[in-house]
Amino acid sequence: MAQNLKLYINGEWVDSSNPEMQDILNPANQEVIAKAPKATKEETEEAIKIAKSAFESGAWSDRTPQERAKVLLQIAEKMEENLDELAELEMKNNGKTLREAQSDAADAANTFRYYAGLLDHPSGVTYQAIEDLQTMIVKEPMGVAGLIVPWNFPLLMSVWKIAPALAAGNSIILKPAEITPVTAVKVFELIDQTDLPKGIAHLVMGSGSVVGQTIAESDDVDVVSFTGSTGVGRNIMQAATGNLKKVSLELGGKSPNIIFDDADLETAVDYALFGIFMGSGQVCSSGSRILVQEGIYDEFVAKYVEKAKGIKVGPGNDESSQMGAIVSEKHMESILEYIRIGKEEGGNLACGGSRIQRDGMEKGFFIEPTVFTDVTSDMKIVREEIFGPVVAIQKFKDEAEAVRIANDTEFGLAGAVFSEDQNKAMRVIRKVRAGITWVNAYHLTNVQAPWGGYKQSGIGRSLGTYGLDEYQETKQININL
Ligand code: TAP
Repeated sequence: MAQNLKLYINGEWVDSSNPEMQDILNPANQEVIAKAPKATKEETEEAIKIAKSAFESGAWSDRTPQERAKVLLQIAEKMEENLDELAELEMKNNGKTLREAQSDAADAANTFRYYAGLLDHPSGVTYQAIEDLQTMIVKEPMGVAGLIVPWNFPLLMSVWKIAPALAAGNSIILKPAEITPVTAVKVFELIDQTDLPKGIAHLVMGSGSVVGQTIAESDDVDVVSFTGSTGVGRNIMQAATGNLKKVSLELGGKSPNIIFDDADLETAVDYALFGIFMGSGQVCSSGSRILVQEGIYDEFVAKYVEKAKGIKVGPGNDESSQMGAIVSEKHMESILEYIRIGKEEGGNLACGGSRIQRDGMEKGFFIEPTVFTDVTSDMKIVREEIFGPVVAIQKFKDEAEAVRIANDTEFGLAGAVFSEDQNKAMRVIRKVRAGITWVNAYHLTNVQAPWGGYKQSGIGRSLGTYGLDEYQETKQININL
């Protein structure tokens, strides 16, 4: 029997008054692994009300940074004791490989450690403004933080928001994606075992249009932090206008990966594969557009396609799998539709393009690593975010053209340059209009570095000190000496 999940409100595990439950599937085989509640608008409002009054009580917000750090470290320790289970649950619910899920679980625990560490460093500024006036700049928590996360990194995206929001002294309401709530439940079970005061952290599962919308509209929510699609991000901004709450958005991307003639070919090919096929391409920062200079275009494409064909797709629990499942049937269909459109609009399908239903993948949602070559900037598969294992390779002549094509997009999340000429690489990467960039690498990052996008890829930054800022107010205190 699949476990019935519960909402976590005011420090208690409770059923929703809505009897309808959502089947939570393992996308590798469609096994029902849990049933999740679909909270109502009233239940979401109740959680927000409790979070607000817990914030105002000062039980958490008035604690010293060191006291808050102690609780964050307790959460980190609990997570570290349960890394295997967290990884296993993430793999089963999202469909990613166990290796990827293990890496996410370790990064999640580390995120709590990082923010605990940050709290141990005194921050703020003080200076003598004019002769008799001493000014202090201090940071304060905002109040209630609404945290809305997607399905592609259910654990890591939750923790990227929970850790800084709690570190700053806020109360939180977490809304996981409807189809991937399982690891969020585990995180709240662990939080429940720590000294975090009752009423500070709430987990409300349910649909975006009910739970998410209620959070975004509520006058009692002071900051909403959202990761997901650009379309929903736009809705959230509109919904937030009622009380002009602070909005932080991490949205989609269509990131360029620029490979110059003088790049180390093996390095460029391997990172360009990793750049799109990690997480089956369901990664906001994926390098889904590869731009290759004409001198090495044919050689690059030949090597790339050969290696892409060799990627072993399979269930996450098979150690030999290098690429896992697509998160849901609906999303798989949307990716297959893009592949159909790509062929129709004249892209050359160099490999992949189909669902895989053999070798133990009969019931799962698996798609072959798919490579389109000889694409042009006007094609839909080049302009729109597919969010799957589909990459488009395009040719360019020179530096100026590479930059022009790279920036010819409404997005600005990530980008990379491959060249052995460090000066050229730096010159070009500085011109790429994106928040997360690499030279001779892809996807490597760390908890200290700010994560977020330019243009329609979002507003604000996660992680690092920047991530803490998203959940803080800044106050000036002027002292008449
Ligand atoms: P969305 O459909 O945007 O969903 C994201 C979250 O928002 C889910 O929890 C969803 O709930 C909720 N939601 C849906 N409608 C809402 C509404 N009207 N008000 C408030 N919340 C609402 O995206 P997705 O399909 O989960 O994820 C894929 C997209 O997210 C891709 O475009 C990808 O690029 C982007 N993404 C970006 C990043 C970063 S870091 N930039 C990271 C991951 C994903 P339900 O699904 O439960 O209904």
